[in-house]
Amino acid sequence: LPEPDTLQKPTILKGEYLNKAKIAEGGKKLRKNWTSTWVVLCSNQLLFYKESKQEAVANLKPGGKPDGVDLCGAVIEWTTEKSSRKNVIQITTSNGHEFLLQADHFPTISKWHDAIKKAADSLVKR
Ligand code: I3S
Repeated sequence: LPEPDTLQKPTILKGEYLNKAKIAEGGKKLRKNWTSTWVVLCSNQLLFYKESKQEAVANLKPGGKPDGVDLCGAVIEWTTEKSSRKNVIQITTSNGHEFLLQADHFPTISKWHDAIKKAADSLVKR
């Protein structure tokens, strides 16, 4: 169970590398292409960066603009059907974009599942 004092805080997760595949755009199926991406959760958005800020700095280049996913109205669920990989969550946005996120380490992806779901749920209730 979460600590009582974390219940009221906005769900902002620090960045972490996860495997990501975009499988649909605007309801249209895309060819799946798994890539490792640096994922950051803001209160209402999920951001995908090519690399962590530390690495961008180490490589002497700017971090680059992230791809953003609007979590308002998004549905987050575990899926065993969309991939043969283990520990896969699916995010379906209100405009019909579908993403899969995966990590081999179950606690890692489980933490992201809960945090993204909590963020999306909090946006719906407003
Ligand atoms: O859902 P799919 O099409 O079976 O996903 C697989 C493909 O993306 C495959 O690439 P090619 O379309 O170039 O064969 C990937 O190599 C596989 O990893 C994908 O399946 P998994 O089960 O890993 O998500």
